[in-house]
Amino acid sequence: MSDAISLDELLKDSPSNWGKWGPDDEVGSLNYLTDQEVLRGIKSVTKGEVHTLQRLINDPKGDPVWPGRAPAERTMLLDEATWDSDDAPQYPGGLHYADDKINAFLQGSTQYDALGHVWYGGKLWNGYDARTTVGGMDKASVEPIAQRGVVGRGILLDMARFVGKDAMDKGETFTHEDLVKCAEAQGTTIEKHDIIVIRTNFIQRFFDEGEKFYEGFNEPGLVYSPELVEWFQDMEIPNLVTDTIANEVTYDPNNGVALVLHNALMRNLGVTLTEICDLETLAESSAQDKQYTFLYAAAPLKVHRATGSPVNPLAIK
Ligand code: UVW
Repeated sequence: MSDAISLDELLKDSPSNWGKWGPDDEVGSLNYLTDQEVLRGIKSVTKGEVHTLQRLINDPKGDPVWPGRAPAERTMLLDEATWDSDDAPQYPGGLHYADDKINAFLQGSTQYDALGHVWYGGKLWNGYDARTTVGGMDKASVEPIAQRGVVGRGILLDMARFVGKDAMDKGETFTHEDLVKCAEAQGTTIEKHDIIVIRTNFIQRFFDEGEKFYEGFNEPGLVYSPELVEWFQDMEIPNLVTDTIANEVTYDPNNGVALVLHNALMRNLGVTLTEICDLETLAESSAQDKQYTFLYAAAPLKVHRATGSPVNPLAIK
């Protein structure tokens, strides 16, 4: 055990939305995304331009994953060679077909975290007992998020461009105030209930550096402060989307604690987290036409009792 302060102690006065949407809630701040918010998002559609935000699974250049996880393995089960064999299945009319399967971490590609994916002090989102995770997520799994879907106004905050870098550096941090300044520099304003989409382009370093990328692994991103948590709470942000593996600076430089915002925002406020997005074509387009807002639409896969699920979010401008 490290001698870093515990999350219990660090976040003892941090705001909480437990109970706000009832004792059985499993989608948290997605409750802010009402029908009116869907219509507000649609107002950002001006050109009919569609960007898919999922990273390729089994990218020939490699799949960036959280240390300890492995990229998906895809196995070919049936292909034309299958029908060379005398034992091959025979279908009337001469049908041949291809089949494959993947063996994948549900958190090993562009993904939604279930609200119960992380916790401290024995309690998950909404106060559910951490023992409900044993053998599968009985509470706050990804399934209710998948059933509901996530649609609203998205806003791209191109932090890499804002700080004048091709890709942000290991351990580099920024605050909610920097997000506001970035939005201003882009000529736009972060509004209440916006789905916040942050580009760091840090994953470019994975493709440039290979395995060296994991040495002293510490992603750049938002860093915890009580003011930042209050800002998310006041702005009623439903969803934080980033192009990094874990949405925030991995180790808080002020206290050494890992993934503080997963807990302060997701476990306590119910803010959903979307990770490992590919924001490059969206960022390029936004830099050209100066339109940084869009209709954001995403639905993770409906996987029973799962901690998260792959997703291919859409940004429609
Ligand atoms: C962890 O929470 C460890 O990882 P992630 O949220 O990036 O899946």
